[in-house]
Amino acid sequence: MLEFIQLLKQRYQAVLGDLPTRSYVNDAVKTSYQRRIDQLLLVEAFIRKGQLIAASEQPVLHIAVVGPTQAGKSSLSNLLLNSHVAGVSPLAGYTVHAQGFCNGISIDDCNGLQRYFGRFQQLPQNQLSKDRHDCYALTENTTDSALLPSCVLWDTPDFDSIDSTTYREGVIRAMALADVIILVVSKEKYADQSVWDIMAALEQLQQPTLICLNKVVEGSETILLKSLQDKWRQARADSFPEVVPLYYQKPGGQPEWPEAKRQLLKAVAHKVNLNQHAVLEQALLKKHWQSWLEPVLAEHQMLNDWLELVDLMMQQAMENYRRDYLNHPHHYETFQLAMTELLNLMEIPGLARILSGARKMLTWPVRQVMKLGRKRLHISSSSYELALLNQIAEHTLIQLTDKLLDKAEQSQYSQWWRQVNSGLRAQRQALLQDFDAAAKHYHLSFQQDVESAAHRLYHKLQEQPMVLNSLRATRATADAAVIALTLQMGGIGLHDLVIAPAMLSVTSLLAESAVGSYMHKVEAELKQNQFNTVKQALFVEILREKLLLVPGQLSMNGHFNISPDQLRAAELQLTEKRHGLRLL
Ligand SMILES: Nc1nc2c(ncn2[C@@H]2O[C@H](COP(=O)(O)OP(=O)(O)OP(=O)(O)O)[C@@H](O)[C@H]2O)c(=O)[nH]1
Ligand SMILES: [Mg+2]
Repeated sequence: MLEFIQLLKQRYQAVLGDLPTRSYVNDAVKTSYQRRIDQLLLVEAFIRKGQLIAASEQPVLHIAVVGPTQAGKSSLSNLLLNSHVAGVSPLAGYTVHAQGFCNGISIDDCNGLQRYFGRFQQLPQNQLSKDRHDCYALTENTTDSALLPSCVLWDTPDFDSIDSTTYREGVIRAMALADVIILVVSKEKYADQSVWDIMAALEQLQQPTLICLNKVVEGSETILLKSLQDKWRQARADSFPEVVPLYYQKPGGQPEWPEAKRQLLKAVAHKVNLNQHAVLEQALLKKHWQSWLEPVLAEHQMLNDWLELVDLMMQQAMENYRRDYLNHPHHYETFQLAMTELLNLMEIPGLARILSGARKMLTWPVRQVMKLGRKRLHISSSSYELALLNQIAEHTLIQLTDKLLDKAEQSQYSQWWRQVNSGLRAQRQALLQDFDAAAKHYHLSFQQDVESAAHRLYHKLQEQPMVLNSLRATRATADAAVIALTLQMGGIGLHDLVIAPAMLSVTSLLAESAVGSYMHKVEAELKQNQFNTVKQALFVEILREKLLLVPGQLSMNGHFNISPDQLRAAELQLTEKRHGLRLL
C-alpha cells in the first residue's frame, strides 16, 4: 500500500506541476490537487509510523508542537523543555525544519526514526540549513523538564506563511509521527482557515491533543475559549480538547506555563493508544480513497470512451467497405477476378494458340511465378478496392478528430482529449502509411483466395461437362477470355473488368446455368472471407491497435497513467483482512 500511495502522490505532484502553463485549468482544481497531495503525504507518513511502531520493542513517545507562524511554537518548546534549544525569532517562518528534542531519553532510543523519515536526512541541529528542507534534527536535551514525560518533543515549522509550501512536507511528517499534538495558536491566528484545515486533516489520526492559546491578556481567555470551541466543532467531530492559556508577557518575555497544569502533559500522554494504529490507518485510507482516485478513474473512463469510440469508427469503416465495395454492383472486382482465373483454367479454344508460345518456353514452376509476379503487381496498382480502403482509413481518422474535438469541448478533462487529438495528428501520416502497406499486403495475399474460388468453380464445372462445353463454345466467353488475358498482361486495369460487357455476360451465363447457385455460394463465401480478412488484418490489427496505443504515448506529466490493474491490486490490499479486522 505504501508503494501505491507514493506512486499516487508522485503522479499528483507531476500533474499539478504540469498545470500552471495551462490557463484554462481553474484554481479550484489546483487547490484540490494540493490538498490531496497533503493528504497523501500524511497517510504515507502515517503508514511509516505504523511500521515504526511495529519495529520498536518499546515505542518512544513523540509530542509535536504545531501551529501557524509566530504563534510561539519554538518559545513553547523551550518552555516545556526548560531550555533554550529551539530557535526563537520575531521573523515569520523562522523554524523551517522539524526539530526533535529528546527529553529523558537518549538518541539511541530513537532507532528507526531515520527509516521513518525516509529521504529526509537526520542532521545535528547546528548543521540544519535554511536552503535545504529535506532534513530534520534530533538533539538530546540535557536540562530536566518538570512538564514533559519522557519523549521526543518536536518543534515544527509553520504551515501558513507564504514560504511554508517549500517545507510543508517536514511539518506533515512530524505531525504523523506524533502520538500527542500540541496546537499553539495566538489570539491573532487562532481563527485562520489554515489552522482548522490542519486540525480537520489530523482528526482521523485520533492523537490526544492539547491547545495552547498563546499571547493572551489575562481575563480575555473566556471569550476566546468559546470562539475556539466553535472553530473546533466546525472542523472536527471529536471532543474539544483541553486549552491552556499562556498569558502575554511584556515584550521579549516568554510564555509561562500555569502552575495548575504542571501534570497535564503527562496525563495526556497516558491517553495514547498505539494498538489502534492499523485500524486508524485503514480508516484514513478509506476516508480519502474515492476522492484521491477520482482523476485516475476518470482517466480509465476516458480510455474506455476512447476504446468505444475507436470501435465505433471501425464498425462504421467496415460498413462503408461493405456498402461501397463488397455490395456495390459496379465496384466489386474481386469476384470478377476469380472469373478471369476461371477463364484461364477453362482453356478457351483459340486462345491456346496465343498462350502456347509463351508456355512452351517455360517450365511450369517458373512460368507460374512469372505469371503471378507480374499479374499481382499490376492488379494491386489498378485496384479500386485498395484506393477505397485507403480512402476509408483517411475518412475514419478525420471523423475521429471531429469526435475528439467534441469530447474536448464537453469533458471536464478536456486536456486529456486535446492531447489524444494531437497525438493522433502527430501519428496520422505513419498510421495511414502502415495501413496502406498492410492493405497492399492483404490484397496480394488474398489472390490465393481468389484463385481457390476459381478452382472450386472450375471443379464444379468439370462435374457439369455440358455447361463447361457450352461455355467454351460461346463467343462471349472467348471475348471475356481475351479481356482476362489483357488484364494479366497489364493491358487494362482491374476496374475495367467490372464494366466489360463480355465479363458480365459470362457471369450471367454461369448464373443461369446448372452451377448458378453454386457460383452464388462461392461468391458469397469469398465476400464473407474478404470482409473478415479486411476487418482483422487492416482495421483491427493495424488501425485499431495503433489507435488504442495513442493515449499511452502522451506526455507522462499531465496524466496519472495508473493502470486499472495497478489500481485493482491496491484496492485488494485496502480491503484485505488485517489484524483480524475487516474494515471495508
Ligand atoms: N512577549 C511575548 N512574546 C512572545 C511570547 N511567545 C512568543 N513570543 C514572541 O513571538 C515571536 C515568535 O515566537 P516563536 O516561538 O519563534 O514563534 P514560532 O511559532 O516558533 O514561529 P515560526 O518558527 O516562525 O513559525 C518571538 O519574537 C517571541 O519572542 C510571549 O508569551 N510573550
Ligand atoms: Mg519556530
